[in-house]
Amino acid sequence: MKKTALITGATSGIGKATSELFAKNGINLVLCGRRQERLAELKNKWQGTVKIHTLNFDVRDRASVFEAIDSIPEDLSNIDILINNAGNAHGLDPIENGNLDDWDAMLDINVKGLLYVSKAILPKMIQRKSGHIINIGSTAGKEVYPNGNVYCASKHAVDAINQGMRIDLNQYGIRVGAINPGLVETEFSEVRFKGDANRAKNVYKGFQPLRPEDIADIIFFVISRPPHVNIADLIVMPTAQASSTIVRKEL
Ligand code: NDP
Ligand code: 8X3
Repeated sequence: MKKTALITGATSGIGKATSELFAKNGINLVLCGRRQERLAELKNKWQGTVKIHTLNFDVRDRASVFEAIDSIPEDLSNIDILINNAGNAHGLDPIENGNLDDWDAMLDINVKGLLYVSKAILPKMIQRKSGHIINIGSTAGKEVYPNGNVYCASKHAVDAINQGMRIDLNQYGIRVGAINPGLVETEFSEVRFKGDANRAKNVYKGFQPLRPEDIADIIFFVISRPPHVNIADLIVMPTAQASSTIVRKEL
């Protein structure tokens, strides 16, 4: 039987690339995001290939998360694969200059949003004693870099939640693992720099960053392992990157 995946943050970057790769591989989809027009485009493109349903909600809004997930049509309501991907950085400032709204956004979206979505999906996975959860962390969840403070804290929290989920859900046979990318060229830096496209472009200048499709390939590899194999925690960087602060630029 065909599997069904729910992907948060499907409207852009890693989530969009993963949605399209899953569709190409016959995985039915529940795609989530706030930008309805992008969800509609994805639905139009792939609805002849797989079953697809879209959910338009903000992961920060606890009631909307549960309402949206409750509203999934019966034939897609057994989620086999959850990709907890929605998230972003907001700002890149020393801690003493940090913007409180940016801090709230990162903790509310990257940490609490991931928890709300997981909480809404888990009962059926537990009932069926099967499921696979992939948490998209970051190298920022493995090390802290200058001015990364709260974003790094949010991704360190994802690292801890990933470990906690794996421990607690072990008794139900649910697979849990994280993928922690380094620099991937998406809309991430545009969001971080509040729409400043030039500043965002500069982040990826002079070297070959990862493409969202590179991460989608890895996610597909992880979810297509046989049932006894769980890739628990994976770090992937561009070849030019050695750590958050060491990037060889020569292009
Ligand atoms: P993008 O900005 O391209 O995509 C972010 C996605 O998250 C969008 O689909 C956006 O959808 C969704 N999203 C953001 N805020 C919310 C919200 N409040 N409610 C619902 N959905 C939301 O960035 P990436 O693809 O790069 O980011 C995906 C994940 O990868 C994030 O968790 C990020 O932290 C992580 N990551 C990214 C790296 C990078 O270098 N790019 C490296 C390591 C990790 P919409 O706006 O439509 O709601
Ligand atoms: C995204 C990678 O280095 O910009 O999580 O924090 S980084």
